[in-house]
Amino acid sequence: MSNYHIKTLEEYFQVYRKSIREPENFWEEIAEEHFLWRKKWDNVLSWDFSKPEVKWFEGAKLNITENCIDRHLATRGDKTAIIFEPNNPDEASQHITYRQLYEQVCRMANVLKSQGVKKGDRVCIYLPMIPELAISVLACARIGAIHSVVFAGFSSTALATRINDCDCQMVITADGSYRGAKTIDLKGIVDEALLSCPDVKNVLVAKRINSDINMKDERDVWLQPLLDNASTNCPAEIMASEDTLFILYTSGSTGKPKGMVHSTAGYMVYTAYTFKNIFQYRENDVYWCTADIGWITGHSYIVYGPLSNGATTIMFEGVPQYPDYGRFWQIVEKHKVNQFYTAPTAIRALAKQGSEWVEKYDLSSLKVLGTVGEPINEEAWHWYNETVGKKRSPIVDTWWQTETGGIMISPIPFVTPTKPTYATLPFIGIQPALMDETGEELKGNQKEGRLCIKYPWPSMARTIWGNHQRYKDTYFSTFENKYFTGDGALRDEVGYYRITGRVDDVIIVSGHNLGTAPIEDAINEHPAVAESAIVGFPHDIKGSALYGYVTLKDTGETRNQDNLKKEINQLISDRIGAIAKLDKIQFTEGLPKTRSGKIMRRILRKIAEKDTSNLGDISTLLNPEVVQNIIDNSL
Ligand code: 7RM
Repeated sequence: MSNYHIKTLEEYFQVYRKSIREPENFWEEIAEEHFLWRKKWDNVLSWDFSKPEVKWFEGAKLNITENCIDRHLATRGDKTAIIFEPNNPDEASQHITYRQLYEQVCRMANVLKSQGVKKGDRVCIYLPMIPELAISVLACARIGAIHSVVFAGFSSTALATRINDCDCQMVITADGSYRGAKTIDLKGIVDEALLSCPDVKNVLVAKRINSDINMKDERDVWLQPLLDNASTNCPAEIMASEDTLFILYTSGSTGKPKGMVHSTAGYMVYTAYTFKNIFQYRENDVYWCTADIGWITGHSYIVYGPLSNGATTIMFEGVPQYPDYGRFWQIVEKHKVNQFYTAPTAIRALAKQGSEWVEKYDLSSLKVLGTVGEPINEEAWHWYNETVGKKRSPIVDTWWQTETGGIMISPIPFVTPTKPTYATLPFIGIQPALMDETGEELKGNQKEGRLCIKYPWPSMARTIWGNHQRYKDTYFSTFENKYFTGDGALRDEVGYYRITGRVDDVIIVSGHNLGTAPIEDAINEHPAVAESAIVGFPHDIKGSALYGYVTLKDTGETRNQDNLKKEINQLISDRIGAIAKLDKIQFTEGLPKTRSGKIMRRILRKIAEKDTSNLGDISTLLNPEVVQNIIDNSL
């Protein structure tokens, strides 16, 4: 019997040891007992990080949608697979059962086929968080087409770059989308993008906001009538384990976005297994991840991981602040959410508004809270733990990347004792290493270095679309025979990991290596502070000095800024030491963020360095408008 569901710390250590000593036996048992295969593998794993090449379950045949849908029909046909919660709370939510999902995915798959999409073709999905998004993703997988979901908040230029990079022949979009009180003209953005995408032959358009849009003859087709006429039966394409399931773009520190390529079998096994354990999902639980399916978090932990476990997963179309700051908690109460997974940036934004919004709702259904995307600071961790979780629900701080496909370092709730700001222990099968600058591995506890992974895991990205050399250079060339994450981390006295942020965020002040996260934590402890970001700027004596951008809470009262600055530096001195005090503190209305909520320190660094000539493409930011303001008030 494999250990699919880990329930105690002893079991975790025992299974972890097995997964490291005999990785092939371990993953073979998990794969064998918990998934549906059309044909079993000949070989569990072959790998060579010098090429790099990694293959899991070679020789196996499967279709991931048979695992996510078909195999549940006998026992869970009437169970809700997806709960769609619309942007506007006055609009009814939809409960889609596994049987309905099966029929809708088959219809969509037949539509794709009728439009000429074949196995291996790339389909760009540019949709809001409506059921058609999950259905399109699964329909591609059903027929072996490669989906490339582009977050529907990206600009037409960003969309065009992604469409062209992997040569998509079709785009699936909607007339428009709702975002809080606003609507967005998605189809208009697609039209503009397609002016520079000559290879796109078809555009399927879902109706969401009933706006008056332009339909281009021969190219654009309304989706609904096609679905209505399509058959609810579409045999699954039989795929090889290493066939590409999807491409998902992630931004690099330089150059064009990288199309991370994920393959089928290993991705399925790892996302399913992590989902089950890290959220401790039980049969009748309702699970909610607030991410957008346009990010890896949505791919792995809204769609594939939950559905392959036969779970009920919520898709939320809206935003946390509409119609008011209680929206998340109102949804938790409404659907009796058991597992809630969100980003530190959302937690900080909600904490900034005060606890009243949370206290209005009954959150007693919550069992597990999760975070992902950024290091979570102490303040936010405690607020989440106390105000949302009432100290009853363990927080799983899950560290992972678009490239890793699934969660890599995380507590297992009720199993791993948590520690604020620590992602804690490696998940089953994951072998982390901390490296120093000279390329030596730092063994033993109480070490800090660059975070690498020493051994393949099933859901790792296999390449960058069209550029294997870049894949090798970015991830496998800094440290020999290891996957380099780009993050820094420390390992404490018991072996718990804390992610300190991207390594390029490390600032050397007078010869001391300072990570941004602990300094930001100290600043954020100040009761008036909502958020902060630290960057380095050149300094004659210290080499680099620290520049802090600080956003204050909306309390309505005005504070003396000089006093605030002194208090902030005092806090830093107390928590870290005088070495980490800030030379400059600028109060900001907001910090520039990516659409997935990560603070763009690169832009802040340029501003601190007084080099604003080339800030790069800021149009893909969540809030490009804050940038000019920060420049105008820079110190
Ligand atoms: C899942 C996702 C990846 C980068 C990663 C880190 C940062 C993500 C955490 C975190 C500290 C965490 N994919 N990151 N999770 N840092 N603690 N729990 O976010 O490709 O968009 O980003 O995000 O720097 O390298 S991603």
